[in-house]
Amino acid sequence: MRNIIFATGNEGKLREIRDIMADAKIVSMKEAGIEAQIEENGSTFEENALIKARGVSAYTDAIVLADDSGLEVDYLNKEPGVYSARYLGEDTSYAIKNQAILDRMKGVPREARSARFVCAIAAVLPDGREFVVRETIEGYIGECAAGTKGFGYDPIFYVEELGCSTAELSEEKKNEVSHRGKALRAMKKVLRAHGVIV
Ligand code: ITT
Repeated sequence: MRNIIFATGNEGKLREIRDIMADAKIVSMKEAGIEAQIEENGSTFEENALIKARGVSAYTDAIVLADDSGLEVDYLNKEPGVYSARYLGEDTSYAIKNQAILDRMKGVPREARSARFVCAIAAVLPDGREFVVRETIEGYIGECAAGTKGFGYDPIFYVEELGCSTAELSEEKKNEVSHRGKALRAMKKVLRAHGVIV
């Protein structure tokens, strides 16, 4: 299979992506020597994923994939949403971001704590073709943080059927059920259907 450049600077995403796409050679932007600063100014996950993939595609003739993802909390009008990485500032730790969300949800009953992770994956091919898929995982914001695996908002995002936060899941289990796992598998299907990968 040809090299695929994954347009992300997020190591947590990259780890999961490599595991899910184990049959492909995934090259990070860093490894490809691409230092693009791309402004994510879209208003949807799909738009931002495409903006990132197009931005990096301009530097290479390899297939480029990009992930735009985030947490939507229904009680907070779907915040932080597309601003998940920028919520309270890009350099603010996730311990602080997660605690801020827990504080805003204090006293909110379980039935009003619904939330989801969303992941859009975009592909931009050297011949100009573009594809986008979007997947979610439904869950809720717990009363407190739990778990040390995963990254970002994982410690406060709980999945009812699994009885734990996504930071308590093994990488393998998270990839099986997550927004990113589902979106990457959907993208693989699309690329196969179009003869881009075998
Ligand atoms: P790139 O744009 O370089 O890929 P980023 O971290 O800026 O990296 P996004 O703009 O897509 O990525 O922001 C997504 C944020 O949403 C991410 O930083 C996490 O805070 C959160 N997020 C996405 N997927 C997640 C997951 O599986 N578990 C926990 N948090 C997640």
